[in-house]
Amino acid sequence: MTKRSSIKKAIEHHLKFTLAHSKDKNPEAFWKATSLAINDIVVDKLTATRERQDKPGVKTVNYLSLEYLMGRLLSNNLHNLSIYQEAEKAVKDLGFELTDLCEQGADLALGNGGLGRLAACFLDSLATLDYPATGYGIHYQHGLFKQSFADGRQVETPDLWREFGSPWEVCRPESAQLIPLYGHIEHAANADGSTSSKWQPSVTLKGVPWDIPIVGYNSETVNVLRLWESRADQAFDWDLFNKGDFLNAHGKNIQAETVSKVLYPNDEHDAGKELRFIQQYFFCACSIKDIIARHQTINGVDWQAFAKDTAIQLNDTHPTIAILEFMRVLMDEYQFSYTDAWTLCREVFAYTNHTLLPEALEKWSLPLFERVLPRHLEILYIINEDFLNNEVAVKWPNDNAMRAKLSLIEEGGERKVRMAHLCVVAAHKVNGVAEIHSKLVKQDLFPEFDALYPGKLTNVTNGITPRRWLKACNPKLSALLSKHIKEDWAKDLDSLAGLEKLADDAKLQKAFMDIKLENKVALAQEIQESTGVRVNPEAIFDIQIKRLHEYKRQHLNFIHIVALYRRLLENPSLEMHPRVFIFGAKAAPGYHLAKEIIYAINKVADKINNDTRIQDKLKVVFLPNYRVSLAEKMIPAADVSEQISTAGKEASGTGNMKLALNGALTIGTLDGANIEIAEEVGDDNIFIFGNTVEQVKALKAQGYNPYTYYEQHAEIKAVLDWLDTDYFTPGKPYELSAIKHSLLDGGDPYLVLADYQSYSDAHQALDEAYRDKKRWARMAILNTALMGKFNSDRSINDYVNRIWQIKPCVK
Ligand code: 26Q
Repeated sequence: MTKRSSIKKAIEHHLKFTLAHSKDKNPEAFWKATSLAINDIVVDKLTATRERQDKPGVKTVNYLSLEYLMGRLLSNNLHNLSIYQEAEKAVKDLGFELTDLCEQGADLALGNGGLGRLAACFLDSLATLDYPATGYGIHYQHGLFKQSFADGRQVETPDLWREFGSPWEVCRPESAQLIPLYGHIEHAANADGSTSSKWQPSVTLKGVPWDIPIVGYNSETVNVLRLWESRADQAFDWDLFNKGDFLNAHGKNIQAETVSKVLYPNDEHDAGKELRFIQQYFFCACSIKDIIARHQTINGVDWQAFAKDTAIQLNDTHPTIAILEFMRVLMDEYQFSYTDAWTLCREVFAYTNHTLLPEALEKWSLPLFERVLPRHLEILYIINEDFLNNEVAVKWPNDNAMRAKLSLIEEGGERKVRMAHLCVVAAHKVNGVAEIHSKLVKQDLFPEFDALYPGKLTNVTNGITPRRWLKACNPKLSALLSKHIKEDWAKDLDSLAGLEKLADDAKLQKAFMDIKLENKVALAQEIQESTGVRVNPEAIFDIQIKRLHEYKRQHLNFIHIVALYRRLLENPSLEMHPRVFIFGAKAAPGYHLAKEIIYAINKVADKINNDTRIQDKLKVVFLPNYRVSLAEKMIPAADVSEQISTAGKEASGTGNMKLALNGALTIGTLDGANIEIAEEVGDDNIFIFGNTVEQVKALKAQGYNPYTYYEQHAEIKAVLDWLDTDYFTPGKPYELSAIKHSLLDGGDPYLVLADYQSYSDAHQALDEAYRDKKRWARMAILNTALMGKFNSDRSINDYVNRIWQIKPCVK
């Protein structure tokens, strides 16, 4: 049987027997049946992979992350199995278009932004490179909220991603774990005079795993993403629970299911909530037990082999508690001495830092810690004593200031546990996510740790999977690339450099820019459907897509748009190529200024888009509900990529890589991975502006005063004052004043005004470059050609060589 007919048969089978659907043409049912048919192939490979990997001596990396932004799986799995075309025909035989079906499923949005999407790209690369790997996380009932706008303001509604079923996942109740919480410690004297601690927990949760297959591209491997759902344990004692601290703290009857109910929608901001702490512990404890159980199934109780076979990577500090849980299990359940447990722990764990922002560095209040996990706190004290006395005091004798600075516990005010310090002390490697970020981690965040542990702090520059972010999302460009590049560029992205010599070729330029235009036509259609705004596909599509944050400076983009509008009103014949500014961004529900920025952009967009005086030279669009599947439509259609964070604030960025790979030119600061992108594409093929990290530091040191820019720069003043009027919000002056207020009275913490003129100049240069069609086409082609470094396969191989020391596992 051909692939085509066997897929067709399997779809019909699932439609009839699994879903009990007759021959009606219900698209949801058809999507599900198709996914189930493809999943049959996936499951076969999954089983074979397990058999290969579950052997002594096969080292596995366990990736612990509170977030996975997977997006949709059908199209991705078809591409990675290289059966997209066959499936397309099979589906057509049954009267459907595969592209329509691929649009059916909900996004798996179990993450906030960059960190969660990075985890998803890494899982793709691990399976593609045949590395044994398991992802661990939480099976949130609700992923990141859905965003809509009401009168320009963000409205959040719950994400119901499993509403129409979830054909890829398998529940495995046989691998459930029981997780104790709260309670107290009983101390007892041992015969030898020492004391022992016994934790008497008062609550037990049950963690039930759901497995999602991770299909490698053109590889033998299907790994597993294992997500834990919390349920009430059978032995769940409501009486005890009702007496427990949780109830006292919250004053309401909380069910066990609450723990995996919802993803916390804040990123880069530590809210310090008890439920978040329990989420972290719940999934870490389930995962540690699962890792140990799997190791013992394969090896028996052989702790010698454990470190040889196991690597655990912590995706930021969110899973830090796994370190203490591992220590607790070794000491309390396997009678390890503290020293032996600590030695093993340090061989196994490694930690990735994703941020330097102080407000994102996790610290948990000591009383909360003690109430929820009393035994873990005891172990933390032991580790801290050992660390301060045997490491800090040896390197810096009699230095109390240094002890206080490095201690795992912050004193003065409310005592808090510093999760990042615990990670750095426990991990054998700590990595930042772009060269400059890793340098700043060493220089500014952890200089003392760098001195104490030379070589521990390192860099692994982020990457993105070229399967989802080029091959699947941009099929036309992919076909063009395959015409010119003989290698499988979706695996070997460096091979795209073969296009470099063709960058001036008129035929290639035309083909490349024609595809860009077709992608823009498709996005224009999407824009009209979701916002009602008509945009001209011949205009420059200038895109900023990322979470809404002051440090990412959507408000710098905004102020420049208002300035352009003003210039056009003053001089309607102003020479500029028509431009469409397109935004996609969710704001954390509690982040007031971020929401005000969204509102301001929407209000200004409304005015500009309906102003006939400017002859369609300027349009502004804010697409609602930015998510992976929307990114897949926006990125192939971008001419310009806005990467404009204050230098030193964006750890890496990964959207910058996706956009450049799809032929967008970056306007950006020397921040995060922008610096490495500029190195790869060359200074002539990127628009760099703004203060550097050193200049930002110097400006702040000399006492930065935004008022001087306001008073001395006529355009800045005019734009900010305009926001106080009712021009954009008729009858309601001051509705848009929050931005002005934050930039002037608020001190402009992210130096928007200091970078404004340089940003405006870069836009001017960009506009001129676009008007030279050949020059622009050449630059766009070179961006696509020279992104090889940012393949997440390269990132994964860096982790393997610098940190994990694992090997591919193939037949
Ligand atoms: C912390 C405590 C309590 C609640 C939430 C959080 C929290 C949640 C998510 C803190 C941070 C995050 C997410 C951070 C993140 O996405 N960072 C981004 O990581 C990317 C991958 O490395 C980088 O490219 C981005 O530069 C970085 O901002």
